[in-house]
Order: sequence, then structure tokens, then C-alpha cells
Amino acid sequence: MIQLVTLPPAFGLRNVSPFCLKAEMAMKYLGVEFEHVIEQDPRKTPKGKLPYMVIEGEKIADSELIFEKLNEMSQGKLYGDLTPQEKAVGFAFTRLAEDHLYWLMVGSRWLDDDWFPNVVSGFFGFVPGFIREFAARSAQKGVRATLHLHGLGRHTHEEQEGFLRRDLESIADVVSAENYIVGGRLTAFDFVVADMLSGLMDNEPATWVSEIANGYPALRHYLERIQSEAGVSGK
Ligand SMILES: N[C@@H](CCC(=O)N[C@@H](CS)C(=O)NCC(=O)O)C(=O)O
Repeated sequence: MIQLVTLPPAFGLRNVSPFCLKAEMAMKYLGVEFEHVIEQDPRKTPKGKLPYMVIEGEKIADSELIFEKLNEMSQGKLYGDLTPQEKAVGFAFTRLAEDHLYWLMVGSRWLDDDWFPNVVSGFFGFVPGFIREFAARSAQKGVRATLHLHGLGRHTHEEQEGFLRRDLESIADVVSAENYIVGGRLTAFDFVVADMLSGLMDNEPATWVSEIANGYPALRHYLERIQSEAGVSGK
């Protein structure tokens, strides 16, 4: 039996991780039978991150690599016969969502002192109470250093807000005009983008990123439509 190993639900979300949600959505959409296994501690995984999939004894770690496997298993259904140019646009949006927008979301959860108690309870509930805060604070140092290295962490809040709005407006402009990220039909790239938007927009309590993202009705319409077509809700 195929296994999908993911983080647990938290912050009002079906999965605290947009990468885990995206893998679950794709597997359900394709009708793949699998056992859903929850792992709270990413350090116990092949690459220190979640999700990963176990198939015929092989561990496939990374949602994009899982998509490659699912696409092969479904004779190309996940990427829906997109042309090379369409795939190029899809991957450009994937990088925007997963390597830029995602990090703004991470910063809004981890580096806002008012929001940080939610990180402690949502991510570190499995750590014994007497060291929970300590474990969360030391992980926070790692997140701060990562955001600094990425570059986003060097910007003021106002500058980060500008980056966020440009990312969101790029997505909103495309899905308002085309309904989907690319190709005029539901593909893997809609799972990528919609599930990242779900992590941003449905996160409870709202972070500063959620508040801004929820100011774009086009994104809410798109998110609801993709989740309904895929048959998996992010909440
Ligand atoms: N490129 C990876 C990213 C996965 C990822 O960043 N997962 C996060 C949760 S959203 C994680 O496990 N982080 C744990 C850590 O970095 O320690 C994928 O697509 O699967």
C-alpha cells in the first residue's frame, strides 16, 4: 500500500503545510489509494522536510518529485498534456508560489511576536511542555537565518508587503483572465498555487499575510473553484 507521510492539521487548516496538502489533493484527485500517515517531526524524514511518499519500498521526498511519480503512474494526467511552453509557465508560477510567496508566509507565522504563540502550540505540541518554548525559539533562530539568506528577511515590513502584493496580483491577473494557471484546464499547477493560497488565506488566526491575501476576491474565487473541482478542501 502506498503511504503519504505529512504534517498534521493545524491553524484551522486541513494540513499546516501547503506542500503536504498539494500531495494529498493530487492523490485524491487521481484516485490513488493510499494510507495517510501523520509525522509531526520533520527531522525523522529522509530530507528533513514533509511530505514524502513511500511506494514499493522507495521513499520519494519532495512534493514536486511526488508529482513526477504520480504523473508517470497516471499516464500524464497530472500535467494534462500541456505543451512545453505551458509547462514552462506552470513551473515559473510554481517557483513564485513555493520559493517566494511561501517564505513570506513562513515569516508571517514565525517572526511576528504576536503570532508566535500559535507556532509554539501548532508545531511543537509533540515536544514535552517544559522544553516546548525553548525548542520553538531555537527553531525560530533557524527560520530567521534562512529568511536572511533567502533575502526576504533583509527587507522592511513595507517592502515585504510590496513583494507580497506583486506575487498575489500576478496570480490574480492570470486566474481572472484564464480561470486556471495555464492551459485553460485543471492541472498540477493549480494544485500548487491554490494550496499555497489556502495556507495563506485560511490560516487561523490570520497573519498579516492572510489579511492582505484575503483582500483579493479573485483569489478567493479561484481557490474555492479549484478545491471544489479537485474534491479536496484546504480547511
Ligand atoms: N520542496 C519541498 C518543501 C517541503 C517543505 O518545505 N516542508 C516544510 C513544511 S511546509 C517542512 O517540512 N519544514 C520542516 C523544516 O524545514 O524543518 C516540497 O515540495 O516537498
